[in-house]
Amino acid sequence: MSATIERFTATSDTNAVCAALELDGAVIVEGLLDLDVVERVNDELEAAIDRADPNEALFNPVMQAFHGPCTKQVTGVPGLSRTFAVDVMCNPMLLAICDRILLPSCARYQLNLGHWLQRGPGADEQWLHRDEAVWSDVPRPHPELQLASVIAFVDFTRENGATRIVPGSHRWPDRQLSPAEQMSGPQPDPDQIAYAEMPAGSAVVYSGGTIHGGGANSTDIPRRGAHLSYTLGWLRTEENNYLSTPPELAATLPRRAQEVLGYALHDSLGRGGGYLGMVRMQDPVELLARGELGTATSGLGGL
Ligand SMILES: O=C(O)CCC(=O)C(=O)O
Ligand SMILES: [Fe+2]
Repeated sequence: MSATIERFTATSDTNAVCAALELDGAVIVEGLLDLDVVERVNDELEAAIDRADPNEALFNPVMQAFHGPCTKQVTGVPGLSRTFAVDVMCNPMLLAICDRILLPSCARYQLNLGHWLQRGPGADEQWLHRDEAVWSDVPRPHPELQLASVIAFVDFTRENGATRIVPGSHRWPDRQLSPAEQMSGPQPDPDQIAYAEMPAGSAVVYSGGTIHGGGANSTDIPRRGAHLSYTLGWLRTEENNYLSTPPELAATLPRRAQEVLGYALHDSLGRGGGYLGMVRMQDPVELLARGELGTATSGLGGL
């Protein structure tokens, strides 16, 4: 018997979804995306996925080992697919969950990364991990740093690599240890692992402290998934989203997408803090609106 994850739909009450997320560390939201959104994202990314080489040398071989062989990665997805930026990254249910989980600890949350993970035939199980381990310097215990999801762009089955999740592991005492110490801490038993089997357009949403990993793919169907996560607006993001979706491109997106991408000022003046993310002492999202960002207005050394 494997563990299970509570299931909701896109019209479920956010309070109930968040209550289950807080209790179990993970929920499945079936039908989060309309199938037409799934289709458009698949189409808009087709060329980038075709070009992706699962064996491309990365700056650190650990990054390759982490995802395992046969996995095509496409990063900076909001900069490649407008539908992803607008209808996936700004999905109302995901943002409502972020409001509840992240907003208590920041003035504004932001995209952490939008990463396509296509676990191809032959892919092995990914290492089980906690996503929040990337911020190993933040002292523990700490507030929720991240809200993560893996969204299915084909039906996810146990056989084709559905994400594996350990419900309740966000409450394990070892979460308070450093990431290095956690490696030698308690490891999940096979019957503590749930498989996020779900139809295309659904998502498994989980906390930064929940142990999880991609599954092995023993089928001949590439498992198309998007790892989409959000983090506190004052924390360094995994992907440099300003470079992946530069101002020229961001200017073509709706304001809400620009804000989530991190272009909006993090204004914590009312919380006893200050401003983060200014450009020319202005809010970059306002500069975008006025067409004053993304166009070269000054050169170096008077050029
Ligand atoms: O691909 C998956 O199912 C999980 C990916 C993941 O956990 C990660 O990249 O951090
Ligand atoms: Fe992960």
